[in-house]
Amino acid sequence: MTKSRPGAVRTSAGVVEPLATDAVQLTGGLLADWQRRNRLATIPHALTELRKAGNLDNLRRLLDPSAGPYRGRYPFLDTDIYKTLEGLAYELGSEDEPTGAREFFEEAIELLEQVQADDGYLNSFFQDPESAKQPWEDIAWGHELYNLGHLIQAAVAANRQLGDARLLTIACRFADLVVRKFGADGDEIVCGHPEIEMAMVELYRETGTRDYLTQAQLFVDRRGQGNLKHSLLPAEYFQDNAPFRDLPSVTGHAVRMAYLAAGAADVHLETGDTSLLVALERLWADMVATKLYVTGGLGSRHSDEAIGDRYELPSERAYSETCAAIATMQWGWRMFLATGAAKYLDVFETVLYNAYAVGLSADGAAFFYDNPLQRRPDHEQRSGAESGGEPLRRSWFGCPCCPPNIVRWMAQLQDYVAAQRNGAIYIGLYADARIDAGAFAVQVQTAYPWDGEIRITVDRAPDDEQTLVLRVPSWADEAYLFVNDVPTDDVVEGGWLTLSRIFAAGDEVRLVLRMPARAHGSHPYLDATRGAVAVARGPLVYCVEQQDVRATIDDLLLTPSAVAGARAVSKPLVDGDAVVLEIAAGVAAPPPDELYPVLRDRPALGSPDSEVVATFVPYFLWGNRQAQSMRVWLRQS
Ligand code: FUB
Ligand code: ZN
Repeated sequence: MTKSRPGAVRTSAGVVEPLATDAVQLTGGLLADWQRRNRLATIPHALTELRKAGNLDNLRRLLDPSAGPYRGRYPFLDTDIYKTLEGLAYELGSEDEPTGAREFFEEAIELLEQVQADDGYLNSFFQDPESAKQPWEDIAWGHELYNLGHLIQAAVAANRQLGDARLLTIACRFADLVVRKFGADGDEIVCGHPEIEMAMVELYRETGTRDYLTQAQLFVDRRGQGNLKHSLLPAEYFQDNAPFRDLPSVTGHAVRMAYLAAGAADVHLETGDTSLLVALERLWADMVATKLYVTGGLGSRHSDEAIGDRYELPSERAYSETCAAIATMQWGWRMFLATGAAKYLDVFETVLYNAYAVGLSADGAAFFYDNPLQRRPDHEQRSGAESGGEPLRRSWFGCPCCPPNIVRWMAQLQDYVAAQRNGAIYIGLYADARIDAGAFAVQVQTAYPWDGEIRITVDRAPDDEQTLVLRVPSWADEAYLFVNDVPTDDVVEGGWLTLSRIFAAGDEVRLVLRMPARAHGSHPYLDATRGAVAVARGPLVYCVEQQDVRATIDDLLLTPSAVAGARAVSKPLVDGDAVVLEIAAGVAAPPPDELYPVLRDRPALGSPDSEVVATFVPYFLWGNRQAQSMRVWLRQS
């Protein structure tokens, strides 16, 4: 069976090629549960919130100005519609199609068709006759091309997943305007918020119109030429402080940085420009070595939503925006396509199960915008993004970029599970799934990420040799492979186990990744968590919440061996079963009152006064019960 609907990224230009979206079906387990929750809870919730917040009304009032003033503060509120439409494109027509989805989809498209200007321009904020600003007047802050980027991604998804070209027509008209205005002979601008770059490349992939690729390339190449003028924010915020290839490190606003890098990776994929790949590999390596949280989160500062300096990774003030997590995965996926290297998927997976997943509540209807790694008992700032609101996740935001980003990302998770290279199937993420790559089709069964055993049954195989390539995550010190219960002597190379055989239907490949709990320390320059211990098991980072321990969590003391001896127990937690870790922790005596005691000798790390069994829960599930204190990093004894 030939699979036909390309996923979010369609390229055959890399080392590895994505599979079509309908070639991979998530059939069970955590990722499928997330997708179901997206359909049943998050999407209906998002549609209600979007209607309540007036996003569609902002378009509607362009047809009928008596409908009231522009709703919201920002010029990018159309993107929340676009991100939602992108998610809906995957879900319309599904067995459990989200309630209200079709109506919203039709209504939004009809409005967009009606309000698009004759020259193709489209933005409800700037088209507003009462707007204080004219189109293109404020390139640094106006977000007009960021808006177009999300429109294009929604349009491509609708065309690919539904065969519905209406949004694509709208997007192409706007994109053509941009090519005319800002192409090789046009104004040499770049948008203050990258996003347009990867979208324009995808539009090229979808339509074959090379101008779109050239435009994306121009936007990458023009950065760092001092194009952006903004009185309040520094050039770094916009990644305009240096040409992309010369950026010393990932810098500035986290989401902007990672979207830009993902777009540059797309440009590299289609043009073969190796100078871009060299820069991207360097920036990625530097980010992983110095700027990512243990959860995979990116962005250390609330101020300017910025990435921050190397090793500046405070726990309680981590920004780690949910959108930055999605952007990091988009970048990582393209790096994998470009190079075939497993290390990009290692980071992708860490981000997915931790920095990203924590952004959504277990019931699918509340969101973190910023994702701290510690919450103190007397925490006062209720949300890093906005004042007021609940102490934990919120149902929506005045700047609601993250929730609809989650909607679209959940809907397209299957696009990131597997890939192919010269007919070989690469499995990068483990989940219950059917993977159908044409003549060769397999089924994956696993309880991953709760358990490290993965069974892959061959459904269909041709008579000649086929290759299955399985990622062995970097955390897996021990990996065992069996074919029809016979151990193989294949060795892990660069994070991959490659199995070339003549397979027959019914053959079973079993990969066993040992998954003990492990203790992580941090680099000595990382002052915020130096000497502390974080707990992980498989791809999941764990944390401790106050309600699960009969001692103050600030007094808990861990040793690496206590972590290694953790008891992994599957039990009901919040909204289903989860593996929690029971760890014998020391409890320090209450500390002295002095904030800065005089040191007479080398201070002891802390010795336990007593012991307690502390239950650690997956970080992504924290904050789903009563608001209490939480820690990822604990003291070491
Ligand atoms: O500026 C648009 C979006 O709003 C950014 O990506 C988020 O960080 C938030 O600032
Ligand atoms: Zn966001």
